Amino acid sequence: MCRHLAYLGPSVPLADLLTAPEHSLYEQSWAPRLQRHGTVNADGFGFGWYPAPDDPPDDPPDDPPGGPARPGRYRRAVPIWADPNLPDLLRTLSSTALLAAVRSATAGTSQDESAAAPFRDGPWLFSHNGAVPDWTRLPDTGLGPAEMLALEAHSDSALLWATLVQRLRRGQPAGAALADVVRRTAAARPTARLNLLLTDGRGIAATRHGDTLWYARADGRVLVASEPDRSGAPWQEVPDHSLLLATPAAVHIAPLRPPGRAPRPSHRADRTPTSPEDADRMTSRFSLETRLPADHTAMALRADVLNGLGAQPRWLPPKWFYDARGSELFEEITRLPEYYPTRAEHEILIRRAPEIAALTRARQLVELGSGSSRKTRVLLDALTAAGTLECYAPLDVSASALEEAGTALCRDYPGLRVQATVADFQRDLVLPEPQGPEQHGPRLLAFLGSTVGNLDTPERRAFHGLLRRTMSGDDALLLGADLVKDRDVLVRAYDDSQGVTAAFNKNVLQVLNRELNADFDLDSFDHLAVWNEDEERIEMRLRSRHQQTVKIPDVDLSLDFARGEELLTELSIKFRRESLTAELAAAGLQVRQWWTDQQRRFALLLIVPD
Ligand code: SAH
Ligand code: AVI
Repeated sequence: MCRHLAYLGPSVPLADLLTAPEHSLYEQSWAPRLQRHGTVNADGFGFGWYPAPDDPPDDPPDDPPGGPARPGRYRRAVPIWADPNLPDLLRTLSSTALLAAVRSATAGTSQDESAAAPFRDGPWLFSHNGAVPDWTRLPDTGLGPAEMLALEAHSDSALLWATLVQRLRRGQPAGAALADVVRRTAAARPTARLNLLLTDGRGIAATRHGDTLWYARADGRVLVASEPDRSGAPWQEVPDHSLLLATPAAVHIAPLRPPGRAPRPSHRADRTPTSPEDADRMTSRFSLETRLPADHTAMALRADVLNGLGAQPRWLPPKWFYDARGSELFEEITRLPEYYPTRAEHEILIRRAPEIAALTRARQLVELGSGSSRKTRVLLDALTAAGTLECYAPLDVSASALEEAGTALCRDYPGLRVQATVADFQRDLVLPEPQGPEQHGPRLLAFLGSTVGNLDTPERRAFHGLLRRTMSGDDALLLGADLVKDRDVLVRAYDDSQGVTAAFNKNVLQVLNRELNADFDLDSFDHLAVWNEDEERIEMRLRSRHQQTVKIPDVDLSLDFARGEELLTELSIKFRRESLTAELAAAGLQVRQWWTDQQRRFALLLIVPD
């Protein structure tokens, strides 16, 4: 269902944006890698670009002095690769701003170039990636007969554009107008896919709602696209159901409130920002630093795949579960009736948070593997109530989880700075440098959810040592640890009846397919959760249903899986008080408090350096 792209930055030949990079929009027209619906985008294409700011306006009455310029546009109803004029045009046209799209038409819509994006009105260019079911009967569009008859094309995208133009002409800010169109359309058509992209040549507003969306910002330029090219730009995935507002100076992402959800009480300003400036006010307390090298996914994943999948028995490190989809699936797991650890730890946190705040008096809360930071709110509430907390510093490999959690927390905790870091805590545990007055205050490090149990014994020893060396005398560590218990309870927690854990487990194969061009067939593997009695750990595995060969061309691997052969994807160690306390003591860490939930399923440890 279409791919689109917008760019703002220094003037560049359009070919540098559209055709030159590896896996450019041009290539995405016949070989998209992340597209969730449809296959090729061969039903037309288009691009719009802006004259240089010092070019004389082409049409003075329409272009007020100093006002935004009207873009030029080129659209065709043929596949992008079938237009012989294109290479010359792209080579000779340059611009500081561009919006381009390749189209996969929805059945029953216009097939001519009038339906190819970008749509245009005054300074605005617009594209829609998605589909609205039964769009001809979409209620409450606010469009009268004249506007319906004036639709640029017979298509769902042209209809959405007309409803958006109404709002923009009324002066509604771009972000608010996009959010409004998405919410209203999704309320009437819950399965609609509504990835919208809008620019006026100065800012970009976009929604992710049902398909993929990425952005890259560096060196005074910003790109927003359905999927990343392979130019080496620092691409970041935008979480689903988000509004993105971007300029070359800043990118802000806010969750789109689902239709019908009541706003929260007014002291928690739950609203969608309406412009980059507005988003700035709401989220200037949020920063996100990426410590992973730009080629981290490429290099580290390649190394792990060669190392683990080439070995016998085959294995993979669990951190590769957590792309945007994996992070979403983990959140679903935490809500499953069988998955008790999150609820048990939450119960302890609620009971003990005031004590933790009083004991630590932390000015900075640093959280490793923070994910959605949902349980962390209990700690944030207690530390805020104690009046000590100034900064929350979550660290995770998942940029999408950090973006989503960070923007929501800034909105909900008006006095809090959120300083997020994308990093691998096993590789690079340099805690974020405090940027505020809490520099000399005590820190509380939190490592919740029993993620420590996903490290094997040597990895855990090394990690505890690393933690100890990172902590100063007045720092404390809050560690969540799942405990040994009845086998059936454990197995059910990792093999739930709805198959969510199975989907989470298989997601790692999807990551390999996407990142390394592997051809894993997810249906050819079964999810397994096995209790290893001797090692006291759950082992998640994927078992090959039949004899098969899997190719991973990017690392030159061809893997023969025998029928029944297993691939180990995760260890989840379950702990006992005595051995865990001893293990921590060996690293110079002393357990001050050991709290459990009422049913003694899970422990929360407050730890200080020796
Ligand atoms: N702490 C949250 C999330 C647990 S899920 C909770 O208790 O619910 C595990 C989290 O750790 C995920 O968000 C994952 O992205 C992150 N993670 C896993 N391995 C990591 C690594 N090596 N470095 C940084 N983050 C990691
Ligand atoms: C993040 N980690 C502690 C979870 C666990 O329980 O080991 C990951 C998980 N795997 C399957 N379900 C949940």
